[in-house]
Amino acid sequence: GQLFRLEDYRPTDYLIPQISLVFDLHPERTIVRAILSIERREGVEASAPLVLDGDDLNLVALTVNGAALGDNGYQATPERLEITQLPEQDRFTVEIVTEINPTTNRQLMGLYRSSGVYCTQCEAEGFRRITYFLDRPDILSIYTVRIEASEAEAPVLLSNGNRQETGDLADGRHFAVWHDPHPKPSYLFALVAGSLGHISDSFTTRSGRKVDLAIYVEHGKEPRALYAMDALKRSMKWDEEVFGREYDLEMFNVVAVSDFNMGAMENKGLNVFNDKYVLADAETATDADYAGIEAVIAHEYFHNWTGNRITCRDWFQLCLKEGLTVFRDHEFSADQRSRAVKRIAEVKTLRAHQFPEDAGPLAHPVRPRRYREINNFYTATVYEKGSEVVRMIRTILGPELFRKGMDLYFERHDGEAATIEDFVRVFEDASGQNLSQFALWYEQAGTPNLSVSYDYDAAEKTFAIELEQSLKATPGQSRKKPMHIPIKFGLIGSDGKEIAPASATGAEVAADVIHLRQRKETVRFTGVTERPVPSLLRGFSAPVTLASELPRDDLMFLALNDSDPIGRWQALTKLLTAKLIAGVKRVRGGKAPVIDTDIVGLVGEITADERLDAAFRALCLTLPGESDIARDIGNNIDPDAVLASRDALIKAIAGAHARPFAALYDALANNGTFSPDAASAGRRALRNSLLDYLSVAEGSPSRAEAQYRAADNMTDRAAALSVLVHRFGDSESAGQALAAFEERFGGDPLVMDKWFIVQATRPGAATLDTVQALMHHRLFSLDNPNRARALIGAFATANQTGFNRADGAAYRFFADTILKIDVENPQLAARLLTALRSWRSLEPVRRDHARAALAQIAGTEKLSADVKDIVERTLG
Ligand code: HT7
Ligand code: ZN
Repeated sequence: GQLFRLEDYRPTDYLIPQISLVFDLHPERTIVRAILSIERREGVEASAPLVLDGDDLNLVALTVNGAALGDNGYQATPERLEITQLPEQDRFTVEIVTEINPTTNRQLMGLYRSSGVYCTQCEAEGFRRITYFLDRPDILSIYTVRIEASEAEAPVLLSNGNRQETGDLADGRHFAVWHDPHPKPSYLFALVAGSLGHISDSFTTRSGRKVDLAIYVEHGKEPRALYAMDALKRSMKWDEEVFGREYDLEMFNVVAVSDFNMGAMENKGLNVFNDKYVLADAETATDADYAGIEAVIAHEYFHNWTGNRITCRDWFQLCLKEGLTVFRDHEFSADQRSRAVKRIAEVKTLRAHQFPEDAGPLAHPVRPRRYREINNFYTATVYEKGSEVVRMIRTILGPELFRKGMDLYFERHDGEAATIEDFVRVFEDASGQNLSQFALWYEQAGTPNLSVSYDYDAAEKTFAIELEQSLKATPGQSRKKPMHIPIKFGLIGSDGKEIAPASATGAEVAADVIHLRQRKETVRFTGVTERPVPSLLRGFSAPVTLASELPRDDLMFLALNDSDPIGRWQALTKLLTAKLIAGVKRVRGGKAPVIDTDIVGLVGEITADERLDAAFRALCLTLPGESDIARDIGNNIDPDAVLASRDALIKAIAGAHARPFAALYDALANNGTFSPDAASAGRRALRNSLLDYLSVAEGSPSRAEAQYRAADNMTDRAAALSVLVHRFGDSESAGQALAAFEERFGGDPLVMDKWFIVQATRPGAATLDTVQALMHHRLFSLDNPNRARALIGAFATANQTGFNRADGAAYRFFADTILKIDVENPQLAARLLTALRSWRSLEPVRRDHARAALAQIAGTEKLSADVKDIVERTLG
């Protein structure tokens, strides 16, 4: 693939202020007529050719200002249309007719069919698979779209904007015309046509405009869209209240489709969703599913301002819309649920997905400067770390100046295709602060490490914190500059109360934030009358790792006393991780892990503390996962030893607290009807975490079997099934539960994904056989992204011992499977392949097997550009 470089950005010679599209829909032969009004930019010669992007296109007809061109007036290939014979006038019209085949389009980019429904996906470069165009985000056009289709096949005809006209045509066909008054880039174009059911509602904006809302789903699934509708209305209200942003069209439509490469897509006025992020009811969705729907509905809706009204100048600026919109959806969910619990979940996700990306061969800056395949840059770094960067701006400026900066951003850049420089400048202008050092967060890849040491001088009553930041080399960046790291902190006295020091010298301290700017700095607090316990990085104020020389007793103290729940959780996680890593060492030395009564007691104490949120207690009770432990070990990893160490600690905790855990399990039993609210979900999370411990303590599947039978909601049912399959996989109870689940949900592929996942993630080498057998299940298809992710994705990313089998058999199977998927859907194949990104941190035997599997992929002829890019960077 071609290498694209940020510094090569050039504006186009031509603009396309308006486009009119006519779709004559047909399953195999759809005709697309595009009429582009073209404007030559000032100063551009009339001899400058108009070069339009295409991908797999078939040109049927072409005219300029209504006249056909001679053979040397243009050149067309499936990838490009170059028009050289152009009028002298600066404004003219180009009409292009293409023919495309939605049925054979299995890449799910451009116009394709999903269960008989026509739908489009244009981000990032899918529009060029529909018609020739300047398919880049800085070309903004006003769209008018006419859709014609068989009324029997496609009674519903949707596109962006407002519906202007509908009517009947001959031969059982009908049409609809849509007009979107807001100029938009081509990646936000969408069309949906098919036979779908829907629910409708309305929202009145704060200035009194009524917006018609509809969610389209497969017939019969309408009741399952009610939660998404509720989340949509809450999102609309929240964006008015918190960011002052109102919706700007007469209608807003959401469509759920069952074949989709990502979570959802923010097309203007017509969001298209993976059905996983729309459909939910108590019977079929877990609490995590509900939370995911709420977050994704909000995310796509929030893009209307951060992404659509203000879009990106080029794809290097992807985090401009994605990082900011993730930040906005995180804040929304925090306001709808428990803020602390939400924040801990975010930190867990960041550590689980973004930290390994930043530490491996695929590391890249939040704003990359190079790419070969843009689809491979929809990453945890761009999204999640991008959001953390926005959060740090708010921490540095404070909430008022942050809001002032956001207001300025909307005021200054509405209707534009903007850059990260534009974004940072609004906060500089709003606050008067210079953020040039801070902006390194967009440029430098890798997770900074903070190394911290402390010194208390009792005679002088001073407390010193010495901070040193370091950042390892990443691909293409060997030397790094020191960053501006905002560190929220507190000093805690022996009574558990905050100590307020008299003054601070050294690094800048403003309120509860230390601003580290040099490589190494010391903060000296005066008037500190007793040795405090420092709590650093409260609220996880910067996406860094923290190596602090805090004694164990201080961590125990923080885990119980920090007023910041994130601080408590971080201290507990540190203690548990250290214990688990020590256990791994012992297991590898042929010894049993040493059990530590302090820590076992601490976990019991937090679990029993009724003053704490149940969801928070559930988070504390859930030990760091195998991949968390592996990441913190860093190299020479033996996943079997990691599992053994983790299981030993679970067993110890379970054994020590079996009685109180059982009492709590009973006390938390659900009475009353199911509600997906955060408090109820928290109680279920805690109870289900207890179920796992109790089943281990009891050494029997009975409790899980009983819960499975009694469950009146999917959260409890899925949790019981997971304990049965993962802890007692060979038992009759596990087999019966799996059969019962299949019997009950076998008609619903989306729900059956849970059944595939639970089996694919059963620890141990034998799971490979199960996965291979499940590939032949009647509901399984490698073509459907949700199915492929449920079986292959879950196996590769959430089954450390199964996927990393010592004999390398799972890697070989994985490589073969990736190659099969790549033939149909390169984007999906490339994304799944990132599961191997941390292969270098494995112990040597596994590392060699993993390398061989990667080399097998790399050596295959006819790889897609997507997979080629990932495999080459992964091998380094
Ligand atoms: N902006 C959307 C990204 C997306 C996407 C990108 C590439 C290929 C397919 C895709 N589907 C959706 C989703 C979002 O971040 O909101
Ligand atoms: Zn997004």
